[in-house]
Amino acid sequence: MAKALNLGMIGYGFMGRAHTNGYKRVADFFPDIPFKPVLKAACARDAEKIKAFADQWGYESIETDWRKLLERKDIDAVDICVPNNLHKEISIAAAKAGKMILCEKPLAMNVAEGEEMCQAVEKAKVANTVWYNYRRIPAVTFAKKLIDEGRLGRIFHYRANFLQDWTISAELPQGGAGLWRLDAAAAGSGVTGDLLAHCIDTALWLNGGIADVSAMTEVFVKERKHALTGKTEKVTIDDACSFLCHFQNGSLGLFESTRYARGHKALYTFEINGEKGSLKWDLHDLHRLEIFEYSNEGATRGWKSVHITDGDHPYMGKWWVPGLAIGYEHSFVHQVADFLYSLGSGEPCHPTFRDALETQKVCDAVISSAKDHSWKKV
Ligand code: 4PW
Repeated sequence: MAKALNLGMIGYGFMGRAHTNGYKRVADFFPDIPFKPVLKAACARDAEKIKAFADQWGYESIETDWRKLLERKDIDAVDICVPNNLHKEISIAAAKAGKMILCEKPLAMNVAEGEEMCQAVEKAKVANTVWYNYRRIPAVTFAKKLIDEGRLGRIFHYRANFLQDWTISAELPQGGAGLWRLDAAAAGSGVTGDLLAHCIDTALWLNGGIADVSAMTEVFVKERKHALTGKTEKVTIDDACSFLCHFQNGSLGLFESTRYARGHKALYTFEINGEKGSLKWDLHDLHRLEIFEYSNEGATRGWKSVHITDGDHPYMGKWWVPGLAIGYEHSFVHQVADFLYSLGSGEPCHPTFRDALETQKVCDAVISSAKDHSWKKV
């Protein structure tokens, strides 16, 4: 019989919904989890909005001050789904209050903040994880298995893109609800922390550490009206970012992200080329893993397009019958399941805060390299 895990959700935006969906679905599809999430409280400053969110998603109560939430004895774990500039303060206070923490990505505004957060959770010995959800898309998890089995051999190249187009209009304001991602004071960085951080997390997981980077960033719309001040203000986030890197295993990396790729809404792709084979993946066709293996000799040697939906593919045995698809939202269900299993086993749930700090180090090096146009060690 699963024990209750009482959750306090801080925030109610896009990620608040994605994570809550994970908590609600997990026990139905992962009946062997040792803990079952209970939606105890949802918290945000705006009482009306958080009440509406709590009613819609089934939270038992609301709070309008996260400090009050942390004081509550009936809360075991908090989920931090607020803008990046609040991650540090809430995480450190939550760790001191002995709460487990599930924190939205990126971990922090910068490495210094992230380091403090790591120390806080490690000192308090509280379970912690960061929501880099793309690791838990079955085809991506399966790619990890193939790489770890040595099926690609020595890796030469790692290429990743995350392309969007939602900020092309100069009329779009920055700041405030839904638009804080455009405001450096709330987000820390632009596409680097918001989109490339996902690509970097996956890359570190699949291909190991990054040694150094050389980056360029661009701000295409230089000024935008600020939704909070009402004034037109300079835009200081990066609208686009590309970088080259050396991985510690000797392979070369090429990463690109932008919110100005007209026609692309959320195109996350990666390709990995090794001595024995290559892999390709595309979020728009998320079950498909394209695999080339040089050992497949003969005239039909070529790329295979494998649909990762069999019962023995990662996570898929928990869902429908082979061949039937799941989607983006299931990556969050998987992360919740893995977090709950980790509580049962006592093992960390990766990426932990400490793992996510490695991604933060790459992001900081990328931003710093773009500033002075030089290679930076990570
Ligand atoms: O974390 C990212 C978001 O901020 C997401 O994975 C995709 O890009 C969807 O929205 C943004």
